[in-house]
Amino acid sequence: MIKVTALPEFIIQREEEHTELTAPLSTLLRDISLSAKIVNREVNKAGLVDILGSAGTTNVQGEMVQKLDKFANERFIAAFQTGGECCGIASEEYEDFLCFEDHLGMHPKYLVTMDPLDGSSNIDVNVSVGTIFSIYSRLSESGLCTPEDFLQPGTEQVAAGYVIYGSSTMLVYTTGHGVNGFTLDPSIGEFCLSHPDIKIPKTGKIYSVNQGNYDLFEEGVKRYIDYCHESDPETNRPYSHRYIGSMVADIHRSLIKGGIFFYPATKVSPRGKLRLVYECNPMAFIVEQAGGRATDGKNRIVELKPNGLHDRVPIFIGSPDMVLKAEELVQKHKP
Ligand code: AHM
Ligand code: MG
Repeated sequence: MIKVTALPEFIIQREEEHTELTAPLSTLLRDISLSAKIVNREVNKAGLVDILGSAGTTNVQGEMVQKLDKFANERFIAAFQTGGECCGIASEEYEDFLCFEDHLGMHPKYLVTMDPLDGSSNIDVNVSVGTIFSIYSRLSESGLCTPEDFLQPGTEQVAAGYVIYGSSTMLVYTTGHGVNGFTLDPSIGEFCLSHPDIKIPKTGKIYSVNQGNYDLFEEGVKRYIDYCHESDPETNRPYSHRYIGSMVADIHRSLIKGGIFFYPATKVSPRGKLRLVYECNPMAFIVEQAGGRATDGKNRIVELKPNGLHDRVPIFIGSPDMVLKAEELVQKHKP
């Protein structure tokens, strides 16, 4: 008989193995997984808009139908607010961070940064989307949390993860002791350990970038893309190009199969598009924990000090050998 390990059981085992993991952190992770199941249910219904009503309309129960990114945001926030383990949250959906009252007197020491539904423009066409999160310990002693609590470099993350709502729904997370992936079994409603101790291949055959921006990239990035196109059987080139346009899905594929995903600076967006605090840092922590690499073309993503919650950063992330090659060409052809 195959032993199935469900996420709550796995989290308890982890706590016993790594005593620095605390019960509140485990509770937070369980809150996230529960909210993810609810978001998953709604994402799966997205194709039924003609029957259930589209965002902004009223459904048959007379309820206002929400956009899914707003729904996901509210769902996660409600879980953190009532759980009592989290003192505040920064979300892609809000300009500023949100502090929670310590209504249960639990003196919560953790805070969460998150993108509740990344790639949500893909939902209408049935393409994978994702939730991305990081958990930090607060720096302030007590009372309301402060901007400094949220502007810590990624090296301070105590946990990070993502949920991919795709052909199946998966939750992948790290607490700094490797990366584990859980697939939602809808028949029992549990995330079950399906990808233990994920290790990213050292190199791969797939590069992932919005190549429509080619003309807008700096010289080094163009040279790397040209390198990916060249024929060289020894290094398995030309590489294949895959771009979903949903960061979680593109990076998840790289994590499992090997590959590189990059969203570099362009002439019109000199800092790239993706956000350091709640998109790049969590993905970088996960990929590094799996043996991969994540940089802005030079510096480790997780060592960058954010100045604002919504700072953007160029990112090169994935199999270490591929990221190193991209960095080499970017640095060599620096303007
Ligand atoms: P979003 O936070 O508005 O959803 O944007 C982030 C998404 C990423 O998932 C993806 O990698 C990127 O935008 C794609 O951008 P582009 O369409 O410019 O290639
Ligand atoms: Mg996003």
